[in-house]
Amino acid sequence: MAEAVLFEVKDEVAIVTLNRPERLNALNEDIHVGLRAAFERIEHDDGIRAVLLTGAGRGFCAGADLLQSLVGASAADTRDLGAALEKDYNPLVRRMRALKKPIVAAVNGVAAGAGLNLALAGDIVIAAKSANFTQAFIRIGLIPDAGGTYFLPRLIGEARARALAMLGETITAEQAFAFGLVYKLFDDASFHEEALKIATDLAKKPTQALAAIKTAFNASAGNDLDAQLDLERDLQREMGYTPDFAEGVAAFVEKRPARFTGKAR
Ligand code: T3D
Repeated sequence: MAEAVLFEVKDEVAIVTLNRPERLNALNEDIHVGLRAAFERIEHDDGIRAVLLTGAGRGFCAGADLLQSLVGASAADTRDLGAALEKDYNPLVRRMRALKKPIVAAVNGVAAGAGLNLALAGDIVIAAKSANFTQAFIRIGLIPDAGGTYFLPRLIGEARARALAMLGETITAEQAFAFGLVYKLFDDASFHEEALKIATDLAKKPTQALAAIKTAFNASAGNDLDAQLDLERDLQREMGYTPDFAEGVAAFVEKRPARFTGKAR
């Protein structure tokens, strides 16, 4: 049986590919196990400095596997869906947000339900022009999970967020781009190459500063200006002691490209 999550490291980029194309990469236990293993490795391997998360085939991810995880649910067969969130989805989203390396979510095709929200947990979300997006949850009587009710209003504003969550409509990549849900769109033919280019570029940047940017933005939503200014001061203090800061300034002065190592002090 093919592995549910493919893992490859190329030029310091971990390429993580959801690999159940016949189910549009719907999330089942095998995928969750594969993602846990992938992020475990990414967290501890200093040779990995950026992540590219994408899907095999024509889908990015169709959310929870309705045929395996949720099939049979009825009035007589209700279940504790909170348990699945607690065990699999919430730790994954927390892990992605806390990861001290940047994640490019490359939405190569349809992104639905938790599959879409998983992409939003990435740092830079890009999409192929043929991709489409739906907060499909309402169609089966659920609410957006995997961080959907947190990410959506912050990214696209409350009016659009509520409408997408309540109507469960499918929007095109162009609409998602216009809403501010994704950063850039690329032609399907060159999508993987363009996505890899962005991730490879990130892998060459000052990794400690990228991690600090994540920390700052993660905190921003819950902080007032005073607290955020204090946090920026603390993080910038740390950055001032990194070799990459010294290298960046030296490269500027010497009018040459910087060679960042991503190392801490
Ligand atoms: O306990 C917990 O896990 C709680 C957590 C819940 C989190 C959630 O994500 S809930 C939301 C779950 N996702 C959905 O409701 C989306 C269901 N899928 C769709 O609505 C549509 O498939 C799409 C809009 C995503 C794509 O439509 P389309 O027309 O491009 O493709 P399709 O023909 O519907 O799907 C292609 C195949 O993938 C098809 O299989 P078949 O008939 O060719 O053998 C279809 O059954 C399968 N597939 C698509 N989505 C899922 C799926 N199989 C299992 N689970 C899916 N989510």
